[in-house]
Amino acid sequence: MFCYQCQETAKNEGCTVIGVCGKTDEVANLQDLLIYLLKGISIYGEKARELGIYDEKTSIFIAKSLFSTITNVNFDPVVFDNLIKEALVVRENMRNKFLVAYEAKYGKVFDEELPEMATWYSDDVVEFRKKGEEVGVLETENEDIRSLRELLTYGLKGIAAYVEHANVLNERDPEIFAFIQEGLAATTDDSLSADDLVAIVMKAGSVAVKAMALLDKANTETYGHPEPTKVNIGVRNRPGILISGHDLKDLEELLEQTKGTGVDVYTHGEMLPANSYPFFKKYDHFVGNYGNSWWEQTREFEAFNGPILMTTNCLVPPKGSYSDRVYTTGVVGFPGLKHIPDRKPGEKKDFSEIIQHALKCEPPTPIEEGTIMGGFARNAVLSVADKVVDAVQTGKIKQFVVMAGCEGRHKTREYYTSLAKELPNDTVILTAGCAKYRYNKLNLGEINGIPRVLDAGQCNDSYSLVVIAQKLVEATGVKDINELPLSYDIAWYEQKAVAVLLALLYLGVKGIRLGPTLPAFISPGVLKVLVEKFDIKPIGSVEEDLKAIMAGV
Ligand code: FS2
Ligand code: SF4
Repeated sequence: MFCYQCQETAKNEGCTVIGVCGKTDEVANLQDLLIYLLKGISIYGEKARELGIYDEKTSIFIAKSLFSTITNVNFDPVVFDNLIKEALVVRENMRNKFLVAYEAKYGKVFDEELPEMATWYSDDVVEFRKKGEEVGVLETENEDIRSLRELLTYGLKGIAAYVEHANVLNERDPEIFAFIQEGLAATTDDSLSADDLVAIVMKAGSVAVKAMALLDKANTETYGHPEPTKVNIGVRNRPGILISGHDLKDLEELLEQTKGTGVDVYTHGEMLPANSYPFFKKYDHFVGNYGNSWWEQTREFEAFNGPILMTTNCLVPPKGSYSDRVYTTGVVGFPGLKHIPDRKPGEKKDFSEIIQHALKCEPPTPIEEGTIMGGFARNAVLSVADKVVDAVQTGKIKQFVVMAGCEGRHKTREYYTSLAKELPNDTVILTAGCAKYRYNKLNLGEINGIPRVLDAGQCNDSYSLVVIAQKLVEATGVKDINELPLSYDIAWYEQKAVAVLLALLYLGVKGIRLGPTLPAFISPGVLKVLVEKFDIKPIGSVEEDLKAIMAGV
């Protein structure tokens, strides 16, 4: 195996024996083969699109498959065996559609030579493992081309996750789906130069903005606009179910099915922002949020006492002491854990097994009490835009700092807590994603009734931060986003953060600080381009960065 797609990769170089995340060598190789075949499907998909053929089922399959390879999503080799088998069928269908259309248009049989991912075939799972060893990221020898291909692939994984969430809520955009295939096919094209690939990476940034906007539309049209909310972080004395991940549809169906059963529902990790949607507030057994970000789950799932439902990443390999209480659903999987099957068309998922399980469990052990503020997505912030602009113009707010992104295990992430504590009282932190758990319980106070930590929601709600920044540009009359009193200090971990980063670069944001380390998959040559074009930089010490941020650098 060789995997360096996340921030916690071994020695910031690459996981080669087993993933720091717990991904086995076997699963890593199978994921590589799956990605390889998705590229094969995309080669035909692109060609078919040129002939006017679009197949939504294929697009959804590609998006779900990419999502399943994101860090901490799926650890189950059987799932990947099945996805590889399905990918081969999907590829043959797409190939046949293309061949028929080609012959009809040109009156001859298509006879161009295509790369091996468009032709390789086996129905033997032993072969899958062997082939997976050969088709990983190191197959591309030139380190800058490899770096750009992987940057693009990881950005596409993030985009795929967001479009899959939108898809669950019946929002789909064929242009985004088409770009996912265009991007995957581009990573197989040896004729593309580094400059060509940089251009496609930037296009991925524009598509990431579209994907987040699509999901924002799906979420807000289904569940309303998040509103400022004090979220309870304590517990009640009834059995509970803890729901984590990012899938709001799963939460909706779980809340409906637990109504009147005597079982409470709590959020964990990235599900916290669900507490701020008007739609979910009507459920009086929806108690609040339990615990912190994903990596603290080994301790917190233990203490929760009841069953846990993982709807998406981030799943940490569970300890034996509580693994019988962890259920997966959707794209999530882990060998030995119970999996709740997908909903059939027109039906709902069946969570009855989890509910029956919860009824046999003790109530959660309290680990905290009180409340935290959430719900400052675009609508809520823009509704007090006058107040915000006034605070900026009268000097009450000197600087905004976007500290969005991911959380992680490394001690170096204490930087974000220290920075949040050290920022002067006339600064406001804009956040989204699970990075917020480093400072959202610090009680940093308010400015003119505006909390100093404005939490827009999940990582995908970084879109809200973009809209807020664009409105601030209009309201303050500055020429562009880089003239705002706004600094970016982004924490990354997995591939959705890569998509968000590409979105920010596409929007022209300059001077982003990225930490706690720069991605291992960025080669020195590609880093040079990012520094020259976007002044991207690694985080430094809290003292230095604080000074620079307050000086607007
Ligand atoms: Fe956090 Fe993990 Fe949201 Fe990422 S819960 S690092 O996958 O998606 O942010
Ligand atoms: Fe290593 Fe991250 Fe890949 Fe897991 S996802 S194998 S931790 S680089």
